[in-house]
Formats: sequence, structure tokens, C-alpha cells
Amino acid sequence: MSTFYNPMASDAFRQRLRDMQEAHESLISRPNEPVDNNNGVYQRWKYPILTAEHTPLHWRYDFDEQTNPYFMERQGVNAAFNSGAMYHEGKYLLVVRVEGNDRKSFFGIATSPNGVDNFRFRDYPLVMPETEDPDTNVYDMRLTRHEDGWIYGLFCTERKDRSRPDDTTAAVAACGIARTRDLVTWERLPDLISHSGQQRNVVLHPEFVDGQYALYTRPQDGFIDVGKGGGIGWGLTASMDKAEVTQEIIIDPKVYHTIKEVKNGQGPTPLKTDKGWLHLAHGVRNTAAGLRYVLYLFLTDLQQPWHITHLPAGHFLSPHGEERVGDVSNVTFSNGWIANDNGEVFIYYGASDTRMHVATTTVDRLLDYVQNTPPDGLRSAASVQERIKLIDRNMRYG
Ligand code: M1P
Repeated sequence: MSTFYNPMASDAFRQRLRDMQEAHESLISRPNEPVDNNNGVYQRWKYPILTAEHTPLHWRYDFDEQTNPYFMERQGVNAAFNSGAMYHEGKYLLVVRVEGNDRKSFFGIATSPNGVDNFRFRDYPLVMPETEDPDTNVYDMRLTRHEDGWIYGLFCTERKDRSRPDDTTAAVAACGIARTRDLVTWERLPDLISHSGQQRNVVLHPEFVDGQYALYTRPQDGFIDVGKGGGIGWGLTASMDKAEVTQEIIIDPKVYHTIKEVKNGQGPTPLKTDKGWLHLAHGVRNTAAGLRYVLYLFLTDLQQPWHITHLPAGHFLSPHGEERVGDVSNVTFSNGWIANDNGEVFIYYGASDTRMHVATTTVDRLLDYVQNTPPDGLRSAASVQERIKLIDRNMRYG
């Protein structure tokens, strides 16, 4: 990232620019620290890895004293959250959802040498080409390195619902699709055509299935409410150039009185392991305080990635401490994780639609968790019996 110096400016203006750059540099280079309370499943880290304040100063301030005599922030950034992730050219790379004060989200690419701190944005945001029907808002990109050789970015594209011209809140969500080879130049492809209403949280499976591209979908009747759209779906398309899913099956339904009672959605691209495909997803339930978004894990069959083999009860990660508070409070949301060559896994999660955090673990721990955590018995009596089994086993050591 560049540093800036304006030789034409007054001493005071240059001093303020210097001070701001120093404070910004100390924020983005602050070493992160693992937190003490570690549940054995994953390790949380003390500081958010990205916030609005981490975005480059030159995205927000005008450094010309003639046009900005008060050194004001001209184009504020409101939040930096829900990021796609990939290991690329020796770095942990995030495609971050950056939201301006104008409420428009766009993508910024930030990289880190170690995955837990020192994330730095590239000098310019990602310029996403538009289709003939321009997007009003784009967000939540999932990156997939597909075996066809391309890196795909699937994201939500939101537009005004033109069938309800008088309702200024009415929107339509669809799956936007772009691909790149170098994470610099992007080719926009037509949006996904599906025949099940609106779509958000669509994710491309990294391998061909029956010679076709496979997509995890999330059909929904409305923009916020999924309605009859019953959960995480699965569908095939012959091509990504004109992606169309004609048949969708629900592979992970929403279920009454669980963490995904209201809705759910596939998180990042699943990780291939020798025990199956590891999936991270979000589940949503309602509370008197509003919706609560938590993360959960499941495992699917290697040959039949649409077939769930293990589905632990409850959440894997839920909003804690400061993560609970933000523009949309009580939300943890993940659309990016990275497994490195040492079997370490970096789970990137957005907190309350405001900032980004990381939790670290290993493939082995995640497999242990997903295979050995009991499934949901769906009744209090079943849950207590499951807990008594654990207590009985432990009583041998009492
Ligand atoms: O505000 C919480 C989340 O809401 C949406 O997710 P879903 O479609 O599952 O409800 C998305 O807008 C997401 O970005 C956001 O974090």
C-alpha cells in the first residue's frame, strides 16, 4: 500500500497527513494474539482482523489542501465484513465486503502474510464489471478455485424489485458470477438463472459432478424471508458461461427449534478431506431481540457432496463479546476459510455486519468435531439423554 506526501500543502496539513498515516499503519500492523479461552475446537483471536478503519486513508480522505482545506473525510467507509478467502501467491487473501457510508457495498482485496494480522488492502478496490442489468449492490463473495482452471467469485447482486415500483424497500437478490485467473482482472458472466425465486448464498463446488458444475444454492421467496425456500439447495449446470439450474434439491433443510429455524445458507466453498467434504454454514433463528446468526459445520460424502453424513447439533461458533454488537447485531457470518498445506484452517467470519474476525483450527480438529458431536435430538428429553451419556462416561473418573 502506498504512502502519501503532499509537498504543496502547509506544514499543518502535512503534519496531519503524517499523523494519520502513522496511526493507520500502527493499526494495520498491530500483532494479533490468541485469546485465552479456547474450547479445543478452534482458537479465537483478540483483535478484529479488518474494520472500516483498516481501509486505506486514500479511499476516504482527499489529500489535496486546495480541495480539502479542513482535511475532512470525504467518502467514509462504514464497515468491512463478510469476506471470501483464498491462499494465493504465498498470502492469505480476502475479498472483503466494504460498505461505504452511502450503503453501497463493493469488494476490496486485502492480503496478509500469516492469516491473522497485517491485512493490507490493495491500492484500488476490485472493479467488478456489470451485466446489462446493473447491480444496485454487490456483496458476500465466495471464491472457488475450480478444477476447470478458473477462480470463480459468486456473490449476491441486489436490484430494485421493479414489480413493486412504489415500495422503496423492495429488492431482488440473485447470484452474480465472475471469474478470474489472477485475482486482478475479472470477467463477469451472466447471473445464475434458477427457477425457485430469489437466490443468496450460492457457492460453487470446486469439482465437476457428473461432468457438470455443481452449486450450493439458497432459494428464497422474498429478499429477507426465505418463505418456502427450505434450506441449502443443490443443483447442477452444464456451463458457468450461462449458468442455469433447472432442478434444485434441498440438502440441508431449515428445522423447527434449531439454530436454523428461520433460514440457513452455505458458507465458504467446502474443504475436501479424506473423510468427506467439510462444510461451514450459517443458521438463523428468531429471538425477541431480532435474528441471531450462528455458524455450524457438517460433512458430506466425497462422491456425493449433496449427501450429508454428519451434522452436529447446534452452533459451532456464535457471536461473542464485541462480535455481538454492530450495524446488524448478533450476527456471525462466514463466506471464507483457508486450509493451508500444514492442515491449519483459518476461519474468517464477519461480526454483526461490521468487522472481520479470524478463528484458527486444524482439519483434524474440525473432522473430530463434526464426526463426534452428537446430532440434534430435536427434543429437550433427547438432549438431556445425550448429555447423561457424556456425564456417565465422565463419572468413571469421579
Ligand atoms: O445481516 C445478516 C446477513 O444477512 C444476509 O444473509 P441471509 O441471506 O442468510 O439472511 C446477508 O445480507 C449477509 O450479508 C448478512 O451478513
